[in-house]
Amino acid sequence: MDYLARNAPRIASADGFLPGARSVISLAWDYSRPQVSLQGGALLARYAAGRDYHRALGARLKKLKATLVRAGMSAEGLRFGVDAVPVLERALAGSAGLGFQAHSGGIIHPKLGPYLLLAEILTKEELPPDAPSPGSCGTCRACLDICPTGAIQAPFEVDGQLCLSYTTIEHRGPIPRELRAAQGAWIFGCDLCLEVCPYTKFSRERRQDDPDFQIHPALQTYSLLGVLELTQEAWDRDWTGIAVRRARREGLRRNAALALGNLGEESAVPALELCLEEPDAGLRSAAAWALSRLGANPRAVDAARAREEDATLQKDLAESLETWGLDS
Ligand code: B12
Repeated sequence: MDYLARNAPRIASADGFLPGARSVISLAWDYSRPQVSLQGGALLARYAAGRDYHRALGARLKKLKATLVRAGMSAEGLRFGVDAVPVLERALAGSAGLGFQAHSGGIIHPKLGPYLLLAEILTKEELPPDAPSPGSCGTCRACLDICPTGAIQAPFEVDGQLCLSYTTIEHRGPIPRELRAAQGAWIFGCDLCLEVCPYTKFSRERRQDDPDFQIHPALQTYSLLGVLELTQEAWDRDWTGIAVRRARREGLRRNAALALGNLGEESAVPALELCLEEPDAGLRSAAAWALSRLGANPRAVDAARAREEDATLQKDLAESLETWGLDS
């Protein structure tokens, strides 16, 4: 996520995204839904279950922009964004009254709950500001206590590199050993800090009839083992138009290997052994770790260690052998 540091000076002011910006219309999309899982028990963050939200929200923002232009706003003075834009979406949404900043770092609407995706339209026009939202987390520590990697180190303070949303989606290569067991059954993002939030009592499935919200067919048809065995052809055919693509095929397979190990899925042993010969280092390392956790035949991992040319990975495989059947 180097782009955040590179764009820091631009991010600090909305002016960097739209020179001359005077106002921001902040928007939130409530994506509340029940937990999303694959056959075999793997879990995915809810926001990624339907049509890729960049596209789904992008299409809505286009329509809204057209409506604003029809209402008399200048098209040149308008710019919209969702997520991958150099603006402080949470700070803007908080100031616009869409919710309060929660201990987990996100914006929670006091009457809708925490499952909100943010977007914004920047304009050069001067609009009357809304009041910031009421509400707060009070003394609640539920999200800090549940976070399996300790990523929420203090209220409002998230160490992004420890967050499963970072390790399973953004991070390339082997996942740090100390975070592998903590990943549990998650294969794309993590919702634990949102799931335990008391404000989820306001979360309702409000978009059931929205086609963009329907669970993507890949998530309905693939098992966890199927994800581990995902070929390039199947990835390009079945996993399109879904935010899960951000993890890339190798990353998703790596995550699936760890989840299979964590779930104690012994039927995955032959497929995990085959992964020891894959070109992706993250996948090789995850497969060896999962085999070790399953306490399966160590010879395959020992052979993989012996032929490994990457010194760091060789050490990693050796550590999996040392902790055979013990890693937790
Ligand atoms: C990088 C990033 C991540 C990283 C790091 C997150 C982190 N906590 O540091 C990773 C990959 C780990 C991540 C994880 C998740 N993310 Co994220 N992420 C982003 C992204 C792209 C940039 C955020 C960033 O670092 N900006 C730069 C820093 C300097 O600014 P900042 O973090 O926003 O916060 C500063 C200021 O804004 C200010 N501030 C923050 N809030 C408020 C509120 C008020 C009122 C004020 C005055 C100030 C203020 O204080 C902060 C510190 O200086 C944003 C999209 C965006 N463009 O903002 C989405 C975004 C924050 N993520 C989002 C989501 C949904 C998630 C996940 C829930 C996804 C999941 N289920 O797996 C998790 C949540 C993990 C967690 N508890 O934080 C949503 C949050 C929606 C919401 N309701 O708040 C966003 C806004 C994307 C979107 N368009 O909806 N994310």
